[in-house]
Amino acid sequence: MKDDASRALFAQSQKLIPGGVNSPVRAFRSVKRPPVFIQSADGAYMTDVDGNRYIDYVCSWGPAILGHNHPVVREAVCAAAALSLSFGAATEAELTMAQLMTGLVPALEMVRMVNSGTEATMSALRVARGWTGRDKIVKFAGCYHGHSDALLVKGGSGQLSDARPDSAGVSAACAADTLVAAYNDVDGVSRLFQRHKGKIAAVIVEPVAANMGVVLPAGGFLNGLREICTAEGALLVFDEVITGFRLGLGGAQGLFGVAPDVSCFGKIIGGGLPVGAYGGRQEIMEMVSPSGPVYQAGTLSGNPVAMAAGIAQLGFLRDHPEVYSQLEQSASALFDGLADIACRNGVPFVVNKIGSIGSLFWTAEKVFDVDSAMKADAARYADYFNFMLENGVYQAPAPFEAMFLSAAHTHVEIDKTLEAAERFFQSRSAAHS
Ligand code: HOZ
Repeated sequence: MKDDASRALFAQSQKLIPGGVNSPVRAFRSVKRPPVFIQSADGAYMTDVDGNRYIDYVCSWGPAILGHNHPVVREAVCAAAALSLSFGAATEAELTMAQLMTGLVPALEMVRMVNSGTEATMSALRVARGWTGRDKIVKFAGCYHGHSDALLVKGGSGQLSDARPDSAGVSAACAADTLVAAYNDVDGVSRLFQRHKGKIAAVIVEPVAANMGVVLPAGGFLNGLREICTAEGALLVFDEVITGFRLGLGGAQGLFGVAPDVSCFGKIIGGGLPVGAYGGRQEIMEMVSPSGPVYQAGTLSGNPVAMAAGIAQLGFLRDHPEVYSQLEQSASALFDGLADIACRNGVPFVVNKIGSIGSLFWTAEKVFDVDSAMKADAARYADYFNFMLENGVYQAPAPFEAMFLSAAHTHVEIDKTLEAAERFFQSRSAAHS
């Protein structure tokens, strides 16, 4: 595979950008090769600066649910851009977005737009603290909620591939109010509430974890959290930045039938532009300034071009709900196919999947939390990643991330991917026999 142009850009970038990238996982460190630099993308494909074309299973880490460069989204962006790019003032588009989101997610009575998932989760927790008058929060090891100080404790995503689950630069004071439980362990959460009686403001959780690889909530986990939070007067915060509008129009909360007090969104609602949002019951959201005492603001919040992209994408999904069953069929064909190939080649392999996301773990044991995820063989993932990249398939360049499908992935792309995977597993099992 030719990659001279990517290598040259990376060499220059490393001199001016930390690690040569603007988000750690993009540096490809855990797959032990320099990153490819992307030039363009269309449908299910991305093309790099050396002209290599890949079937893309990252989909911008989730936003591109309809496929890259979808005409409905692109045309909405161009039309909004023609009216100018930012006003720093109220617009009708923000109201339309709020109507769309609250109309689709029952637990969302009011919503505030921000610029990223990080801002959404950080602000949601501030609201929870303001509402309850309490300081402590509970998060789960291996869940990633963006990079605000209090949430960079036992995090997932790039923190796991760096093998540094806690970040330097977070003061002890900021981390002191963050309590950590094991994912899928309701009893552990109960114990924290007993130990810190009347002090916990919120439990924040990815209702389907997707930053330690994809890890599904065990039966009773989300309901258990709901019951504990209600009984203890704490808020349940769902981080649906990845799952929102991906697992269905009602997100994970719709799928599992558990209503959080506050929900956080991002990715899909921006249609590929930088957008986040948090919202919930009206009485809680009325805490937010200028209605209430919890301050949160932003020059680019509700940006008209970003709203146009999000409204176009969400509107399309609302009007074409059949997209979700199509996505699920494609994802089943892909993930079941991969599991079958690994099994036939005698490779210990776990596939966790739900809707149109999934992850591959080179381990024989069930993956249900971060400790079981970390037992997976990262070196074998790196080997697989490199083989697939060289064969035209782009996947998450780190082992503990999700794979994403889009509506543009058809059986043509899935079949090509499975053919490449078959060659990989056969070559490796031949090498080992
Ligand atoms: N935090 C993202 C993965 N869960 C990566 C974001 C990016 O590199 O764009």
